[in-house]
Amino acid sequence: MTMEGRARPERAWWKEAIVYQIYPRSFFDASGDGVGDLAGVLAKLDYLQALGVDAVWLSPIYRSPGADHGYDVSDYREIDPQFGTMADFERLVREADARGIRLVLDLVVNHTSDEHPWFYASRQGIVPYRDFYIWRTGKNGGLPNRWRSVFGGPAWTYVPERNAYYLHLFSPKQPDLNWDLPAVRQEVYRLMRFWLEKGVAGFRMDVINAIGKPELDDETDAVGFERVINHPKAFRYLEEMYEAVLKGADLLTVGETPGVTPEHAWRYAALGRGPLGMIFPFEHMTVDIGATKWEPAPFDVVRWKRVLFRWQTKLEGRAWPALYLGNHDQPRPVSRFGDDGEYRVAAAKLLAALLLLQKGTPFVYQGEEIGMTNVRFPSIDDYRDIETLNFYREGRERGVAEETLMAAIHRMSRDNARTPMQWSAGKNAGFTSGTPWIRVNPNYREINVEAAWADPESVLHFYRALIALRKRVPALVYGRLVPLCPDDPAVIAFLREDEAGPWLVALNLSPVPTTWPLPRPIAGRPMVRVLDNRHRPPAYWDPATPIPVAWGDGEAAAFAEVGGGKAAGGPEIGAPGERPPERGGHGAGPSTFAGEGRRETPVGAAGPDGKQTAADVRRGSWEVERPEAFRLGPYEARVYRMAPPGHRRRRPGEGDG
Ligand code: TEU
Repeated sequence: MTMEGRARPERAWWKEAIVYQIYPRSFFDASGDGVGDLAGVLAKLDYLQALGVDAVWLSPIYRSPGADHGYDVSDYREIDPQFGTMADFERLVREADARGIRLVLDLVVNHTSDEHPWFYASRQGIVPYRDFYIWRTGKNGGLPNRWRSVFGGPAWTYVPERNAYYLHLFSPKQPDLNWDLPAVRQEVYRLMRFWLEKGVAGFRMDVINAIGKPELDDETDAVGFERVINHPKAFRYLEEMYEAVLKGADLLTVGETPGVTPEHAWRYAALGRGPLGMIFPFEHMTVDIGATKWEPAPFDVVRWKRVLFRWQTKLEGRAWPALYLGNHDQPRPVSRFGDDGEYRVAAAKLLAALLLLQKGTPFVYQGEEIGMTNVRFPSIDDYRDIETLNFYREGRERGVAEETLMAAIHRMSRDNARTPMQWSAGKNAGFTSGTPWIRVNPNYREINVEAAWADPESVLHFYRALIALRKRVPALVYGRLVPLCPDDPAVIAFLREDEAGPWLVALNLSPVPTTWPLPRPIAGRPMVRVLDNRHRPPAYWDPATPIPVAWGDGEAAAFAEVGGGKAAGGPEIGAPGERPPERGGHGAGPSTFAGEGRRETPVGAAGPDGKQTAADVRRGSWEVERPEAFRLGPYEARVYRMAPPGHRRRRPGEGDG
């Protein structure tokens, strides 16, 4: 279906991409001032290339007073000096491009900083900025309405010069822009073009479903944000943005849209029509919270699965999913959905499989690839996030006990995701030679990139194997997802299938072993295990490492897919055991599906005892299994390739070609 000039081809780079989110303040500090910067990202590009990243989403890097750590922009066309200069940015675009990595910026245009020149002019009533923001006179000597800010307190602040209040769905230092004013929208389109001309490959759009405001004479005592989202105007303005900036530009665009349903996704990100390429759902991020994010609710695997799979099945053929389990606003996934104690490594690998093998574009948040955990700083003085500090202050004012507040903060604070990236066991986890802007998680001596790189069985190499597998197997990108065992209290399992046959993913999201009886029709079908989180993963990032196939009864069968992957002519990048790659590494060729134009060649059989050894694994030869059930250990994850449907049982001696 096309609508005038809106047809989009089925395949797109951003559907096949692995996106890595960087929170620049906490990624790597090259200048030694304790705050991460663009030179720090530059220094880690080879690491990201070796991980298999295709695009980097940078959280805001624009000039900002930092009230909400960059999500309060005071100049959209300037790099904040803490992060570097425009020249640093342009160099980063070039160097990333040389490694096949594209840069995606954070577009924060629902609101600006109150220190943006537009707002200064608006406060003074200077035209045309007078109406760039949302001003209302008070009612009965009070606020225009009873809306509350997401960060606590009223959503309105009074300005004597205007004898009026301005709306801020977030902090008073983040006044909402008035998108009803065409001049505001044109300003936004101009600044988007400014960055696209600098080689930016797309935008993550901050709270973009809040830009269309309804009538404000709403008497509801509510979080204002919840009262404005998904207004018809939001869709209209995004359509206009599409026509004005995005159409035909082959960009990655993903809207951050709290409070949406799959049906909203059909409209915001309709396949082939847009206006956006994807949206971030939030429903799967609410299954373990009560009325507010600070009130816990029991985490229920069945409920979580239902939400994940409803989105997968409802978006099939209608919209392209954006996948994430963590980001700079959410607690660390292994602590929240897994286990950050005894089973941390297994659980982090399992969550990696869940993130990277569902249908959609995966967004990996910095540190997830090494299984970084939540932090439990003892004092509120160690925290920096405005939302967390406001929650604590308001709680104390209401007489809530310190330990109650700190327990909630340990569980859900955004700072859990914002502690510095853990590069080594050295000082400050190798993040900075200065004093970090926020303390490092004390577990950095155990959990860090250097240690993970040296350990072939680390979470990091499991991510690399999964990412490489996804790049080499079309079914793991475009294949339909078929949910299995919806009611199993521990096992999350699904098929990914395309014309080349199904893949089976089975995950035991619990600390106790469990037996999962395979449902008909997959029970007893020939399948071969391609990856699990119990063994050292095959080096699928190396195209010479075969991916097993499951047909050919009774024989250990492995067929290789060759081609693509390795940097053209470059040495193998980042074999386990070596030091993590540092700057000055090798550019990666453009990534299309490795093995396109592939040919099949048989390799090695099972070991003398028929049991598979790590060596066999590396050589990619696994036993063909016909399981009726899986006995899965704590947080065990397995990925199987199944024989294609209609696979006919081969009679002994029938052609082995
Ligand atoms: O987040 C919007 C949003 O969903 C968050 O406010 C979320 O509800 C909250 O953080 C959960 O704890 C975006 C940005 O991702 C966030 O960092 C900004 O603070 C916010 O918008 C305002 O720009």
